[in-house]
This record gives sequence, structure tokens and C-alpha cells, in this order.
Amino acid sequence: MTIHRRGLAALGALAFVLPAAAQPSGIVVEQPWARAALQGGTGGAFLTLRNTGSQPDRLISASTPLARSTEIHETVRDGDVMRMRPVPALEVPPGGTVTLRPGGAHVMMMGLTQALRPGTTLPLTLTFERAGTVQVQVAVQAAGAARPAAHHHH
Ligand SMILES: [Cu+2]
Repeated sequence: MTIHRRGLAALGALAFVLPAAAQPSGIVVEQPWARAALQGGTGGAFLTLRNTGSQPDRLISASTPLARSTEIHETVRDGDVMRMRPVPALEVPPGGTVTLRPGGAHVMMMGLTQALRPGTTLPLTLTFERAGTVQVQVAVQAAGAARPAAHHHH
């Protein structure tokens, strides 16, 4: 009985600290994945950022212990060629999503300290202006993959 009461008290405190859905900040990272890459080379990481908060937020940096440096890139058309370039931040509107994908915005990992092998994962830390840091495990897929692997079949 004492244990039950303590549990209920803890639940009550939790409900008080986390008042339901409309928190001012909150970022959910969905389907993080990367393409296989060689040690010493560069790799791209892709994912969807969902802003569950009521304020705009911005991805301001990314890092992984498996790369010497990591940048946020966007891809822009320059005449007939697509070029990527670093951007200081990516904005995620409240209630909206931003998808980083091949040919678009992505997390660029440079100077990989080990190969990214299909079927493995790598840790990635994303830092947001409001939501703070979010850590995810990025699933490595084949070098030519164009989208995250399906998690279930319809
Ligand atoms: Cu890039």
C-alpha cells in the first residue's frame, strides 16, 4: 500500500511538471539515416525534424564522435549544377516538419574516423536553439540508398 501511494504521488508530480501537448519547445527526430561511406571520407545524414512546440525552432549544429567536423548543408542550383553549401541554421516552424534528404538539406559529416557500414548505427547529436540537444542513432544504409528503410509493410 505504501508503494502504491508513493507511485501515485510520483505520477501526480510528473503530470504537473509536463502539462500535456502544448509545450513551448519540442523537437522530434524521425527516421534518421545515413549512406554508407568510407573511413576518412564524408558522409551525409538525413532525417525529419518535427516541431511539436508552439514556437519556431532552429537546428543550429550537429556533431558525431565519428567525424572530425560536421556541418549543416543545403543544396542549391547553380546554373546546371547542384551545389551544397553550409548554412548556419535550419528553421523548423511550429507544428511543421523539415525533411533532410539526398539532394536537399543534410547533415554533412567530414573526416569520418571509421567507415559507415550498412546495418550499423552512428550516434548524432543535434542542437536546437530552443529544444536544446537531441541525441539520435542514425541507421546506416547502402551507399546508393535514396530514402530511409521501411519499418513496416502495408
Ligand atoms: Cu553536404
